[in-house]
Amino acid sequence: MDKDKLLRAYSQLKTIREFEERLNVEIATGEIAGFTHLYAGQEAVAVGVCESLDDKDYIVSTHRGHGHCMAKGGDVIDMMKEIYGSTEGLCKGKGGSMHIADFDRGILGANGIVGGGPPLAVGAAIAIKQRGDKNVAVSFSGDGSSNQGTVFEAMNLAVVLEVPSIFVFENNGYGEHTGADYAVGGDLLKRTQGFGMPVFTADGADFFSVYDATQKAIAHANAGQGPSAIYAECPRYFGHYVGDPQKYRSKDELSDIRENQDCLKILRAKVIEDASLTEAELATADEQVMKLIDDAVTAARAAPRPVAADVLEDVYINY
Ligand SMILES: Cc1ncc(C[n+]2csc(CCOP(=O)(O)OP(=O)(O)O)c2C)c(N)n1
Ligand SMILES: [Mg+2]
Repeated sequence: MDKDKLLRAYSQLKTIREFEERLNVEIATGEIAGFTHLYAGQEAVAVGVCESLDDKDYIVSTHRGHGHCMAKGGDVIDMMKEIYGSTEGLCKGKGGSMHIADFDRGILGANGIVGGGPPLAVGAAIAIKQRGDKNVAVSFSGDGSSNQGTVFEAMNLAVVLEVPSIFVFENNGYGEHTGADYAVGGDLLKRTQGFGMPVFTADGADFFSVYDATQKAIAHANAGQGPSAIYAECPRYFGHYVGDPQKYRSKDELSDIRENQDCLKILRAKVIEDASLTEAELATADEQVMKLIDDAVTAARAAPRPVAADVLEDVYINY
């Protein structure tokens, strides 16, 4: 991987981390309405997958979707404005945290319906196949989502129709406040294989591992072999939603994942060890990210809010 690409990947990881850390603080001011689920800890999955995609590839995200959308090219300032509910936001403030979309970037939307994403991604994959394009449609799903019937149906249809979908499963150990070890029956990985597609396993705290798995999944789709899945275990740094007191997790668990499963630390250690990036280059990237996040919050606070009549616009669309 060349230097530019490595620096971009690092900056993306850092941008998502700082966006989420800052939101966790800003939400306490009461300026942001609605429910917010933070993606911090899982950044290597979004960035590792989206680094191999372009605007013609599709993603469908989840309720924990900020990271996927930023990794796929969603504008950071416009996303912050969206979360603040401004009319200048990516969806004019009508999507908010859980329904950000940007069709120009192939972002078919975050999704408040757990398990709602994979059927949409399979629809997009059918369109890709019909058009004869060499693109992929990626759905992100959590361990909790993996239990939904919609996800099973989507996987089955993708295998039957041999469409270029990639089902990414992010096992962050919890669905809301319930452990995946309790709520996921059997073995998520083997269950997915049972539908008749290959599953590429990745370390969800390691950008390079997810990147490699994604390359395999894309090669599989481009060879006309249909769908595949990526299975990644990754840590969830915050609670299920901002404000979750997390009484079901020990302090040791939280400090341990920050210490030993931090995708930023892991990437930094690798690129410094093999001398592909310097401490100075990483520090410059950090500074740029911190400024971008500051600018985004300042812009979002100042950006206009909707007026009552705006609620009647964008209700229907014309094809
Ligand atoms: C169809 C549906 N059922 C239940 C919910 C409530 N809900 C929101 S998030 C969530 C847990 C999802 O867990 P997981 O898929 O592991 O994603 P994570 O929150 O860990 O990212 C549930 C049950 C919902 N939004 N939609
Ligand atoms: Mg989960």
